[in-house]
Amino acid sequence: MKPGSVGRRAGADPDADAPRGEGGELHQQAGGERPQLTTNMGVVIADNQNSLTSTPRGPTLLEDFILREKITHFDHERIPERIVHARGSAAHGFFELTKSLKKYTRARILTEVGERTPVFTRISTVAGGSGSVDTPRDVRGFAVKFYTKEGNWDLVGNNIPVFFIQDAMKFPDIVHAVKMEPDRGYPQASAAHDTFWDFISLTPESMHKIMWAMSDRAIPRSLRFIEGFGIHSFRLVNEEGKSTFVKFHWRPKLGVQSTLWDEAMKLQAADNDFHRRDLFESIQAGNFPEWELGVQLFTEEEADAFPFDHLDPTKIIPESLVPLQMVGRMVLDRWPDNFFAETEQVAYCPANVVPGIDFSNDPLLQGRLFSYLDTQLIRLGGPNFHQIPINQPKCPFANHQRDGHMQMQVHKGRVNYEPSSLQDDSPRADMKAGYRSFAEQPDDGVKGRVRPESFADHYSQARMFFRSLEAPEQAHVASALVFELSKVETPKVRERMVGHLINIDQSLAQRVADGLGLDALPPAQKAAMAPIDMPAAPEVRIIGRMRETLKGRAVGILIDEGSDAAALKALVKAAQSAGATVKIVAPKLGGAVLSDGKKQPADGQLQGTPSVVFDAVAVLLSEAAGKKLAKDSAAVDFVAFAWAHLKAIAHDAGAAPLLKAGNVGKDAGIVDAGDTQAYIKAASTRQWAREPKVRNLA
Ligand code: HDE
Repeated sequence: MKPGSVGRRAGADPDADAPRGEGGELHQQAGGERPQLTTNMGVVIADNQNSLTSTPRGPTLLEDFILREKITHFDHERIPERIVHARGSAAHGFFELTKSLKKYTRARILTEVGERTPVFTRISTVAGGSGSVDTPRDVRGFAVKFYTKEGNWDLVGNNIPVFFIQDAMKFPDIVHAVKMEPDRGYPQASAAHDTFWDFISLTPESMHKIMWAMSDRAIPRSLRFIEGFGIHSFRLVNEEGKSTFVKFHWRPKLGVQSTLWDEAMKLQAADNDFHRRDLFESIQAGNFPEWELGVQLFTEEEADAFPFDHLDPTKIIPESLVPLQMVGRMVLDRWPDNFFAETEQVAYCPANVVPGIDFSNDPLLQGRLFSYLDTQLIRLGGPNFHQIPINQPKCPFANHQRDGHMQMQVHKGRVNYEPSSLQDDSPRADMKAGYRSFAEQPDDGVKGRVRPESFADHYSQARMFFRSLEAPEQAHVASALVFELSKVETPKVRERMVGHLINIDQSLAQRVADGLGLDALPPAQKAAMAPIDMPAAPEVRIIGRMRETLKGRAVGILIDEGSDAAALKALVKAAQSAGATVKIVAPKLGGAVLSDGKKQPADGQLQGTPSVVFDAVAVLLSEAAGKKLAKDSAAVDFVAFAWAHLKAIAHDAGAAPLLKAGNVGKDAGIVDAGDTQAYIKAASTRQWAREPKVRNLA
């Protein structure tokens, strides 16, 4: 078009059948189904493709209120991400009580068997930013908002039952230490760097948590396979005002399952959203993630007899001391409609409790009671964030708090104070139904900044944890320590850490020292209190408690032109009946023509669907395809990594050259594709016995 000429602008034809956006139903086109596109003021927009310019090739006019409104809103689309737990995924669901705790609490959610309470549960990593990967070695946040009839109760926990520090005063320090280093801006979502280990090696109270964080607990297979823990002791308070201490636990119905470290690292490249996708897809498929709620209940007198202080959040209460009772279940059955409105804007707070649930004096919990509300004020922009739909209680709520940024309620009447006599419907406190704090008798200490003597044992439970693990799990802890400390550039930090390990377990220290290539063991770190030997706690293991099942797991079957149609059908049927999700992988997404002449579409293209995303694989190939794929690195990696990651592999004769190229050996997990029964058995677990053949662990 010539300069200055008048005519049609480049860009999409506004009259064409192009998407016009979803939203308000106020402006229905006469006779049309689709709503009209409008500005936020409700003015119908005629052209959503072109800015208003002085001439077709001239400058854009400031007058273009439609452009300015659209861009301004876009510029403000992000809110500050959470300083910790920025990366998370969430779902709606319900909680159902199966056993009444009426003897211990007046909280209706824990007394009414069979009553369903809506929940919104967000599971997160801690260290990475909101766009970081799902599978780093990290603790997982496990936050549940119960919308009870008596107000919102938030149980904001982790997938590991202890924490790094004993006092809230240290939280900003540990978070600064683990996040990317401030001068260089890396590493993202990883504890494997100097500042983290510098802090940890100077903080002996963190040793128990470090054992958990270096274990396979910190590299979960999916969010459906993790446990959850409230960590702190809380109180249950009954109608008579009597208090019982409680620890909350979530147990996944599918059991606990983790990845291997090598697998987790490869997953970071294969699928950034591995856990989010799994949660989304399982809910879409109707395989609703489910957890049981367990409680450990104990009295003050019982607590006094424990060989540790239960107010110290670096300690668990072994189940041999206080058994776990299952009292309810949580099912997540609905993905959020909008990620930002719900998952991003949800505001959890451990101070959100209901009558009958109260706090303990755990100094970490006490600090948290302040922090969460405070952080929402900056993150969500003001004091009315409780009015955002995801944060609103589902029971009535009314008080005299007024105005403020983004006030959504239109309060009526003259009375916004209490006491008052001008308005009969003005809300009043209710002594009987209302929240009453437990009348605790303070102990006779003096005011001061003092760490209790009873918090001084930093190593006994770390030792108990390590010694309770099965041999492969112990090897993973040792190897994880070697991996992490090998990323630490400062020798004295590495040595200081090994000095702590000596206090935990001499053999562990030796293995890590060997793995790091230290010439000799450094001196042990001075312990504030000599560790004691505690009985083994089998509940901390994963091996043995992992369910042998294909439920919640995925099987990937690699096919190509001419693959055996009958064998494929039989394998798919067997895996699906055992509860697995089955995906077909092929060199082309369009699939391949099978031996019966029919085309089988693929769910994933080989290059982009490596075996790390599956729990077990199968390879069904014609003789020609087997030879061809033996020269294809993606196919070779597919089988080589399945072997290295201790997965079951079913194969037919045609796949033999590919297995050979991938150096796949022989064991109980390498199964003839015709023997579906043997394959399902092998696929329902990991081949732990194979590990020494494929990896030199510390
Ligand atoms: Fe948190 N933590 N935390 N934390 N935490 C936050 O609150 C804090 C701690 C946990 O999915 C923040 O809304 C302090 C222990 C979860 O939105 C912040 C201390 C446990 C989530 C905060 C702790 C947790 C958070 C950041 C030490 C396990 C994510 C954003 C005293 C029992 C919730 C936000 C979600 C989030 C503070 C320690 C769990 C800054 C000061 C221990 C699951 O307020």
